[in-house]
Amino acid sequence: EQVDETYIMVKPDGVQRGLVGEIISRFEKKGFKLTALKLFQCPKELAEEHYKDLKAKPFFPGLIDYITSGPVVCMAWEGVGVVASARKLIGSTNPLNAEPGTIRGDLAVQTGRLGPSYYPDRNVVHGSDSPENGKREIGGTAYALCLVM
Ligand code: YYY
Ligand code: MG
Repeated sequence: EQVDETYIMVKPDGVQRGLVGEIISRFEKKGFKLTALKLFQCPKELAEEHYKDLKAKPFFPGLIDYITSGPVVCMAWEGVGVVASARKLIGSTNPLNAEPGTIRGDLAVQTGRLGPSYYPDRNVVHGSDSPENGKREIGGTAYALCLVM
C-alpha cells in the first residue's frame, strides 16, 4: 500500500466559524498523520496558482476573493490512501449534496449562486484531488511560507 500526502486547508469560513479543531480532529481520529500545519493569509497570486485549473470558471474571481478573505489553516496529512480517503471525509463540493457524516455534510450549508452577485461554495475545507496535486499544493504552500518558518 502506498503512503500518500494530501493538502488539507481549512478555508476562511471554517476558521471564522471556529471549526479548525473539529476538522483536525476528524483526520486525527481516522488515523492519519499530521506532518505540517500553519495559519496563513493566502496572497492573491498563490490562491490563483492553487486554483489555476478553474481559471475559466464563472466563479473563479469570487473563489479567489473568498480564499483570500481571511486566514486559512494549511495542513499536510500523510497515510495510506490519504488523498482519496480525505475526499470521502470531506464530502461533495456542494455542501447541499454532501452526505451527513462528512465534514461538508455536517458543517456547511451555503452554496454558490449564478447571477450578478455570483459567489462560490463556502464549503469550509479543501482537500487535494490526486497525489500529484497533493505534492504540488503542499510544495506551493511550503514555498510561500518558508519566509516565516
Ligand atoms: O475539490 P473541491 O473543492 O470539492 O471542488 P473543485 O471542483 O476543485 O472546486 C474548487 C472550489 O471552487 C470548491 O471547493 C468551491 C468552488 N466551486 C464553486 O463555487 N462552484 C462550483 N460549481 C464548483 C466549485
Ligand atoms: Mg478541487
